[in-house]
Amino acid sequence: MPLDFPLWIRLTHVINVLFLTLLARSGIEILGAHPKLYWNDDCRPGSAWLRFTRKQMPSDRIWTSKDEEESLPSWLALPGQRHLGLGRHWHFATVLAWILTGLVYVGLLFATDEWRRLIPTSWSVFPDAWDTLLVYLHLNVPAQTDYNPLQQLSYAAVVFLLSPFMLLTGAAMSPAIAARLPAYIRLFGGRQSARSLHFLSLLAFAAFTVVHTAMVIVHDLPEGWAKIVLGSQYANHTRAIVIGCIGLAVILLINLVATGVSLRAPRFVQHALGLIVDPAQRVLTRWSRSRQNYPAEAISPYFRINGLPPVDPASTSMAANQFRDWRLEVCGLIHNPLHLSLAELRNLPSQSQTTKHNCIQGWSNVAEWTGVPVRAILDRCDPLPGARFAVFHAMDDKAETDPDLGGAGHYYEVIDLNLAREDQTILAYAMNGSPLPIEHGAPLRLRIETQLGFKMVKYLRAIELVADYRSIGAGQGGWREDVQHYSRTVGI
Ligand SMILES: Nc1nc2c(c(=O)[nH]1)N[C@H]1C(S)=C(S)[C@@H](COP(=O)(O)O)O[C@H]1N2
Ligand SMILES: [Mo]
Repeated sequence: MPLDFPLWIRLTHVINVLFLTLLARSGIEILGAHPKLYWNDDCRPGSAWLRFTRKQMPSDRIWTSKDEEESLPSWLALPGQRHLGLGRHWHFATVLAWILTGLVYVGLLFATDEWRRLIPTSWSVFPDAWDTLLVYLHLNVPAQTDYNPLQQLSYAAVVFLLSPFMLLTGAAMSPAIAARLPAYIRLFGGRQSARSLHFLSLLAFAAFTVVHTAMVIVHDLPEGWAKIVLGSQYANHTRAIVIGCIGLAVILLINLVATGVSLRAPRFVQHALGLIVDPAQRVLTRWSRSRQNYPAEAISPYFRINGLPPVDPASTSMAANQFRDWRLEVCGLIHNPLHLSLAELRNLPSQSQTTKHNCIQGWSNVAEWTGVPVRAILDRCDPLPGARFAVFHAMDDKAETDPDLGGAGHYYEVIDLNLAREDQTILAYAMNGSPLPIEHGAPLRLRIETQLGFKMVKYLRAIELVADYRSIGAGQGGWREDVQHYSRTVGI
């Protein structure tokens, strides 16, 4: 087979390079949100096998997973500077496009004869590849008219092994899949080892890219370049170099624009990429119901914290008094406003659930939670027909407890009433059989086991039923959506 490349191979090749740069950079942004990799699913502090941070967590005061986060430079991460919400948007939108490109490429590979380049048809490819390796190790370049066996094997491995493995380990990190098919996650040794394997696959991709580029240079730079850019080694080399460099410049430019727009107009990028990512997320999770039930042995010995307790005098004095003066206010579009004390809540029918908490930053922990189904509270307060959303207001003023994020106001999150009525949506006052510890949300916190961690408001003060959430805060449906550009669609 002549080594000429048809147009579709050349196009999918360059599009692939573009998407891989976006995927690698946004993936690094996500990794920066929890810059530690584990082989255990409990993410025990100190048990990371690899860390990308020098920060040591203090032992004399409480710290949160936000303290562990690293701000990465924007030339490396997309978009860098602690924009996890946007990094996730880029990663998920790009992976959809990457899968599409891959399907087109593999489809055409088999629709034409081109698969013969990549897929060895004889076992002799292994000994032949070994011989080729020896030639390289003697610092010679093997003579060839076609892909040599080593080349064939490595290209086939990248297309048919490494790329699918990247997708499979990516899927194994999805809390939505963990909640539906826990056995799938166990195939990879748990969510955290899937995360480690996903990172190692990135290194494999990077290593392949370096060697592949070096080989093209060593072998036949002008001819190889002319082949992959213009399709034939006999094409005009100058033209190939100019067009090829324009291609690389476009990839660079798209990266620059993606980064610049994300940093300058984060709300625009949150919404624009949300148009792709959020519906895809809904479709991909529709096939079965999320329901978690872990055995008691799975409970994590240490449960990370995110979001410090309120520090204002009114809240701290309530805490000092075991929350005897605290009331949960239920208000808004309802017939019966409620003011419930902790004792009253404890007297309502309760429910326990042992579930895995998934923080958007990347860590996860299992605990047992006990409390009152939100559904029971809704039945008691009797919502008006116009009520569509429940707003959970907290006591912690984030400007006081988390000033460096730059967000104003008290923590809050909004969910729609269907979500509020789900089986595993409860107001928890106990964790692992003991009263809820202050750092985990005392006196009362929301648990919505079908959502990512940030939706589960701690230090609850009030539940307000509303018709629309756009007039609340910055109008995005929650404090972290407002300030950190997280997606509102974080069903798991
Ligand atoms: N009031 C309040 N609730 C909050 C937060 C917060 O900052 N304030 N952080 C959220 C985030 S991002 C996570 S991951 C979980 C963490 O719960 P934990 O501290 O019990 O682990 O709480 C959520 N609820
Ligand atoms: Mo979180």
